[in-house]
Amino acid sequence: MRHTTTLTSNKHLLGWVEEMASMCQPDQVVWCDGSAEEKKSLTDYAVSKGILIPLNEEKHPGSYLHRSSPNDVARVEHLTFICTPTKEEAGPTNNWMAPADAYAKLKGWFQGSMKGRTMYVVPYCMGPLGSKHSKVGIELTDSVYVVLNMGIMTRMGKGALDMLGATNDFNRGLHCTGELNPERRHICHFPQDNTIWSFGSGYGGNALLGKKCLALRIGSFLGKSEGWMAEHMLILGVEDPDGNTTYVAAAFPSACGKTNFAMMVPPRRFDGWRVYTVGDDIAWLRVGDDGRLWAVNPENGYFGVAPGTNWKSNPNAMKCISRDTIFTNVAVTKDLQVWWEGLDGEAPEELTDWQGRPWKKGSAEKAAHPNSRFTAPATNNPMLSPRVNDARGVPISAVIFGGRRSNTIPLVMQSWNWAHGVYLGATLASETTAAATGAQGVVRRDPMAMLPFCGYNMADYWSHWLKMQKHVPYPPKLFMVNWFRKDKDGKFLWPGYGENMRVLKWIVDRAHGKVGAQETLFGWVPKQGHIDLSGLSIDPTRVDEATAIVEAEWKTELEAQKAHFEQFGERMPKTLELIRQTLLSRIN
Ligand code: OXD
Ligand code: MN
Repeated sequence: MRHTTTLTSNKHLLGWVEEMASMCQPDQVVWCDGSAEEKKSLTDYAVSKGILIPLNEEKHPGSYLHRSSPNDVARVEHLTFICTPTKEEAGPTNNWMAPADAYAKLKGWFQGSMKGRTMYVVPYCMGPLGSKHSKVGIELTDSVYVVLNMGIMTRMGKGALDMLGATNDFNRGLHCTGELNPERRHICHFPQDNTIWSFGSGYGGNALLGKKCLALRIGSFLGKSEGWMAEHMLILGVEDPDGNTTYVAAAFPSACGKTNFAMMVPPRRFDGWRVYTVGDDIAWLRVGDDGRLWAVNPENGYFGVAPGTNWKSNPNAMKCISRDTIFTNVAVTKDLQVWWEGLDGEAPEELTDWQGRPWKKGSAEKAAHPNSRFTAPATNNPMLSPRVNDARGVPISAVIFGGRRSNTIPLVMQSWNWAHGVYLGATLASETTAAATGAQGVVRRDPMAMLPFCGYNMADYWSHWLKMQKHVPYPPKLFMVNWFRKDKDGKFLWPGYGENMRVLKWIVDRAHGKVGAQETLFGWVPKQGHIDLSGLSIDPTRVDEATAIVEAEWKTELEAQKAHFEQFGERMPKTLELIRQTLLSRIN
């Protein structure tokens, strides 16, 4: 088997690569250094093989289209496993396999799986290079698409190897595209071994192992052992006209407008205000020397949902994808410009759809896949926070939990204290979307938006959240938001997008103790007039309706939460169930 230069003398790494290569039997092993020349030659190769299609060079410089297999377009939660020694450690919300069984089953699949192919060794770092809080991972993959995406999404290449030095402290990720047969597709996490094995999918969340697999599932496990938190949260900085910046982290389930919120452009009324993006998906939170909670974005790019992205919903994202972007499963025009449902303007008369088939305007089928994506470098973002590479991260003043709910949950609500905020996060629910396979539009509990991403028992994860309070003398204030509440005719009550700045302003002001609130049975909500509606043509009664607490709806909600908590049995933190009962007794 041919190796290109190995780039390292780390014997732990060399030994492991050798072992994996002798199992997968690739024709050659190529070590990736992350250089511009390497990117060019891998891109040329991908183009020559039809893996990437060059887009219109004038409109989309340096950008490419990738079409995945139609059976491989989203994360597959039912095929994602947490392989802890016991089932209880994984908990009732994760699929579990015994480590020995998972290794044995996947060894059978990996054996000889890279014959005739190349194994790329992809060193990468999650978090700023050189920071003691960052984590090094090595992904072995036979997919050049994965290598190129990892090059955008992480600090990939030699810098990560330099950070690793001679140590054994790296995540061992093994990925093989296989035959893309859903019957032979598994994403297995071995938290105790800091190892991820992924077989049979090339889709982002299943195959770019730094993102959901390492930064969230393995990360949350490491966080519990090491006293920090890995969260499915965007991080943004709000700068007021005096130049003071307040940092906020926010958890939303997939496809709830998280990237839009992270890149929000304040409306005209907020002249002089700016929102900076630190991250759009993942936050690693640690206690700083000053007793506050500090957040780092471990990623280096955006893997965003394309449909619905346009110059109104997210102008900064449009700028992010203006060059050097990989689009996956979008539609294209005749002259190779990208298109998706919800892009500005009318649909063109004719397109090539995400599967490469001719598409005509008015067709019942969508031209772009609803979970089509863009992979864009963070440095394309004109509002990228100047603090993204700061090893300490940014100090967080408010944490937000948001879901997509047509009823019950008010536009915004502040918790009374940390434990109540943890309860709000633990009971977070959202109506499902296309980001994961399965039925859409069903309300599912998605605690802290971590349901598919928590690498251990969710009840233990809540205990960890509750315990963190002791270690954070100056904690952020905790909030819940819902941009998606509807009126009785099914129309959204709140305009959303950039107008969410008005809600964010209330949150920031609350965090600094600068504005009042109304106490309700379930938390603090803004009083009439607290949310600045100037310059917005909206009937204020709609905002009242959006922030209203309807007791009958809450009764149903609180009762539904009972079964959610009960599934965790003895491991369930008593504090959270006690809060639920207390709230319910207030109605009864
Ligand atoms: C994502 C997701 O891709 O949450 O970020 O599904
Ligand atoms: Mn996400």
